[in-house]
Amino acid sequence: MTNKKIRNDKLLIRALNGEITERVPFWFMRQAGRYLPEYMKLREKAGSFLDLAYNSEFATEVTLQPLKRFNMDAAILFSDILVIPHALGQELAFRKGEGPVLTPVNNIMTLDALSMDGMHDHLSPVYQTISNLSKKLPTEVTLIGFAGAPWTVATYMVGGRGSKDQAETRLMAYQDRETFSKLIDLLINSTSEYLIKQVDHGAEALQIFDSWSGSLPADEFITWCVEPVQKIIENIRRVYPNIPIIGFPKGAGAKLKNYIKKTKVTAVSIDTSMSTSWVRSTIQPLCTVQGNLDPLLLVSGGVALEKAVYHILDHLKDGGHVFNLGHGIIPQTPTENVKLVSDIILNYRR
Ligand code: 1CP
Repeated sequence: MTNKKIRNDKLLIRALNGEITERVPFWFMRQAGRYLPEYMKLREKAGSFLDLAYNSEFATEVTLQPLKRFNMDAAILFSDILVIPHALGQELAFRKGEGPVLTPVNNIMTLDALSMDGMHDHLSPVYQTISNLSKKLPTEVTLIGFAGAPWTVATYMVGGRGSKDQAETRLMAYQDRETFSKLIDLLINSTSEYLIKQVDHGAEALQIFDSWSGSLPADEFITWCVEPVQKIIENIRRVYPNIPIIGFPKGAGAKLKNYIKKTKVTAVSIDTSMSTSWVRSTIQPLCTVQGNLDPLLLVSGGVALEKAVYHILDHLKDGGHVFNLGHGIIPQTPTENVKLVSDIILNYRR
């Protein structure tokens, strides 16, 4: 595998690497999606969400849609964290109004039926989307690749669907530790290869989403969230030592400090619950932070929204900062509010 040079002069990459940039770069988690009428149109045309995600031509267009309206500093590959279990052989469907549905992998028999053999063939449309994007994106825009962290992906694999408390998966981790470890190891290996391939094809930064890391007790958080992500990052850095990697252990709270030290992420995404003054004093000295506007403020709009945006910009201006939300954009979000926030950030000077 060739060790390609990663461009490091783009605004977002400089900010991720700790530079206090002249302007704060920004993008929004789930910036391509149902709040955009042009997304709904293409999704309709594709049929299902998975048909959209696995159609490179459509996925390329969907990735570019938000940039045409709002001039973000990054495009995030349009795909989903659940393409990994799918590529390993687990059945997956997205049903209307129900979210993802998978045939549960919750014992050694169902786990042993999975394999990495056909994985990259299955994922080739995703790699094609990245190649397309790296040719089409404006030169100043950064292309972000992503994957789910092993714990979060495992919660869907074991439970067979999304859940509020991830109870089934926590139970499996307690009751059948050996099988659960084997599942996590499979996810560490497949996710490492997947992310390396994304960089091979043109991803310039990576984000690892651990959306459900907040449901684990402290010791289990180390075992199932910190250590697996640490191993993935070691594997990636062996091939790409300089690729910026953003970790997002949502709900980690005060455990975030140790997460940063152990995993050696380049930057962390911070969720809505974290106060900017705590982030400024405790997290920003360790690495660049990304966040953390409440997605509901983007739905609400008005004075409350403007105030919150300036509050975040003012509080985090003296350290590495990438403006983002504390979680993904909500489908009901008015596009005018996204435009308003984008314009404030584009005009703000530190
Ligand atoms: O059109 C539709 O109805 C499908 C909605 C949708 C979209 C737009 C899903 C189903 N996935 C996606 C795309 C997606 N998913 C991206 C694209 C890039 C972007 O613009 O940001 C990303 C980064 C994801 C990541 C993802 N998928 C996460 C991690 C981030 C997070 O939101 O916490 C998770 C947990 C998923 C699972 C998933 N996929 C889709 C849904 C509805 C869900 C969540 C289900 C649940 O709440 O448990």
